[in-house]
Amino acid sequence: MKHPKSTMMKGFDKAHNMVKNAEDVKIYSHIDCDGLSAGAILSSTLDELEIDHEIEFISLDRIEDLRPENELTIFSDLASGQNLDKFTTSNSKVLILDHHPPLRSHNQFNGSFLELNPHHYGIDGSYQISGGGMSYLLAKTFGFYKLSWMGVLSAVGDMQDSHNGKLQGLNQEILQDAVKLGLVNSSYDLSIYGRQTRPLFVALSYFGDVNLPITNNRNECMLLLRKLEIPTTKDGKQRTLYDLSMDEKQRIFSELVRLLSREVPHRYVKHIPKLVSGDAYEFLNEKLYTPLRDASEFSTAVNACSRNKRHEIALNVLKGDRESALKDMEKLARQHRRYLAQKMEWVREEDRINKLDNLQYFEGNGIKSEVIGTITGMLLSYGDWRKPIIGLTDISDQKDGIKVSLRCSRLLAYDGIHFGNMIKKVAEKVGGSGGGHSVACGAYVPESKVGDFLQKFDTALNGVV
Ligand SMILES: [Mn+2]
Repeated sequence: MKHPKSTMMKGFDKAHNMVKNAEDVKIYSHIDCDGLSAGAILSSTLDELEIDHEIEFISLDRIEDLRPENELTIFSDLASGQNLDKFTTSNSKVLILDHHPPLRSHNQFNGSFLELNPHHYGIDGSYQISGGGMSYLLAKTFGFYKLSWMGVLSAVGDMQDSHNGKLQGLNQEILQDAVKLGLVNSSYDLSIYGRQTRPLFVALSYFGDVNLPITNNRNECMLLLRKLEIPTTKDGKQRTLYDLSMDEKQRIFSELVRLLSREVPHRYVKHIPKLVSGDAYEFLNEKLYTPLRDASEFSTAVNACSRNKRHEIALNVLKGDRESALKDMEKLARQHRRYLAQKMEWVREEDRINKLDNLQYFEGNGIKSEVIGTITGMLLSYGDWRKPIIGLTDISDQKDGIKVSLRCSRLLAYDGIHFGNMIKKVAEKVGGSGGGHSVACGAYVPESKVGDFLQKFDTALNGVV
């Protein structure tokens, strides 16, 4: 293929025609922020085209049970890695817009089955385009540039900017569509979570990739800000990262680099700037100081809906509801935070984090499997940042097995370790399955094999971390 990208664009022209002529459409999309955004982009597109459709958000393990029931079925942010025999052999039309590594090779379009996946065109779907991005490229063929901001959100939700601190490739082009319309502002910033909503000293205290004196210590954060002569309030109100001048941000940046350089082994030092800075994306039509204004915070809010199985709330907010759906989302986010805090407290009160040679783990008896990853990530800052941390919990519905979630400092990933690939291999060795990102991934493991899994993983990490 000479012009991989332009060939993919021709594929979108075919997808355009499939959608344009459809009268009865079903969308299946993935349950994470990317999948929800992808679903919202497709649903908005079909709304604009006045095409009847239904949308359902599903987990990967449900795909094989699905049957074609509609004239056109669209899969977004999933299905490339799953068996779709029931669909490939039926007359019902199928369109797949996915970015995960594909099982099937590039298909010759026969008029009814079209799989569009960047990997087929030499484009890396792990950081150059998300599921929402693929959905936006379809929307764009109809001229719906105004949906581009969701393409940005989906990429951030999928951590596609974590490679070198900014969106790249097709993601960057989607971002530029959004910037041109004045929907998104992109700027180089400190990469500290809570830009819009967290008081500065609180946001700083969550810095947890490497344990610093300020980590989980608000007093130390206050002292640090005083030392840097950065006021924490203005007109009686707490300042957020968003309120800081460039000069103030620069001072925090230098101080964090200094603190981190003292803390990390030499081989990590070159990665420190990436740990504390990167591009931030601001949604200009959203209210200031709300989670929707910042792409990272928005993605957390969407995930809170998803993890509580209230996909419709996120979908409605994404599609523009800033009244009842937004209220529901805020309420859910509060409940979600409370639940996380309680469970964190539970793990920490008896120091339930166990240490092996190369990794640490805890058993989250009863912690909902949907949030075990979030809690594992939060606990990283209380453990030893040099070792990945693994959370284990029962799977809430169906299957008998244990859900395993792994989180680690981004420094380990910058150093070249891809835990997603690693966990996949180890899980398969004990009869489970797994995968994911380099710093955030997971697996399902048979209950009787958990000890074996931990031991094999620990051994596999010898000399690696
Ligand atoms: Mn995705």
